[in-house]
Amino acid sequence: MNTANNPKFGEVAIIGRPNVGKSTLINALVGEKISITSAKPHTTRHRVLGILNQGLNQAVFVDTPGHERRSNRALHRLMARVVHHALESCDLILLVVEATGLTDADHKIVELLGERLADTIIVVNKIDKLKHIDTLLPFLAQLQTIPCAAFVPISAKRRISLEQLSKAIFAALPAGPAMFPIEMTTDRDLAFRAAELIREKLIDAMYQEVPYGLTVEIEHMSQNDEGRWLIHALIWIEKESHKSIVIGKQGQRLKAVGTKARLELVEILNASVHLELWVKVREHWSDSEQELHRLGFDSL
Ligand SMILES: Nc1nc2c(ncn2[C@@H]2O[C@H](COP(=O)(O)OP(=O)(O)OP(=O)(O)O)[C@@H](O)[C@H]2O)c(=O)[nH]1
Ligand SMILES: [Mg+2]
Repeated sequence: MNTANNPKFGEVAIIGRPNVGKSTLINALVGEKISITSAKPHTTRHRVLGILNQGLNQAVFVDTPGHERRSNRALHRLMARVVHHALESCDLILLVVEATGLTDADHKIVELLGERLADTIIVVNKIDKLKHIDTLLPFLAQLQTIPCAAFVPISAKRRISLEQLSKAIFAALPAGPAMFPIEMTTDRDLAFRAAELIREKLIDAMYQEVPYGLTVEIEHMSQNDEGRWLIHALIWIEKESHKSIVIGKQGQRLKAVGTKARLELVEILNASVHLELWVKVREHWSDSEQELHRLGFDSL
């Protein structure tokens, strides 16, 4: 632990291929759901900050979209820019991989990091999925050949060894004063969190069928005199034919999504919530820089 005169501060980028558990990890470290998660790859599209205070020490985690070379759509280019920007500006990198071993995609990221491996902690996630923990040993031996700062096996979902990880993180951060108020846990506002939460429930409800160009925009969000929140959300899709998938038979799917999202919003806002969801079509929004900007996507 640091003395009061020598606090630590730094930005920590969380990177890794899609679906390895980056967002689950940022939520577990911060102790609050600040970034949505799902069993489907490419869930995170934005840069999301999560702030962890330990005494006077402060770590600012940056959740990033899964790193992958994919199609050339504007949305993918923007997601890749988010990862590169996070790498440029951070003091420390958490490279998340799965405990079952490195894939080609993981190796590509290790290559991309190059000299920055010295500032990288490899987080070996999902150890709870291993039938025999001994199977981890050859993998850890393999990681020893990578010139990284440290590697820490954990389970973000089951909260195993998170303390060891946060110790390793704070040990690696430079000295400096905290930059964010101690009560702040994320940089994102309530509208962003509401939109993301609705998107999470949509992904869960549709899983295999989820149309690629699906996004959520909060058109209106306000609190009335009785403290009740009124939220109007637009669900954007790219094709008219996707409407029936989102809405479901007799509107059942959309209704279930609305109920689940509303219940979680009640918890976050600690107030009653009236939520209205509207499905709308805007063709090719995910390949238009202008539309992305309008929908609140940014590359930083
Ligand atoms: N068993 C197990 N599952 C985990 C663990 N951590 C994450 N998961 C699951 O892995 C899936 C992906 O988790 P996310 O946190 O959304 O992964 P991500 O890396 O942020 O994914 P993208 O944003 O799409 O790049 C979800 O179903 C999580 O519940 C873990 O420690 N153990
Ligand atoms: Mg994510």
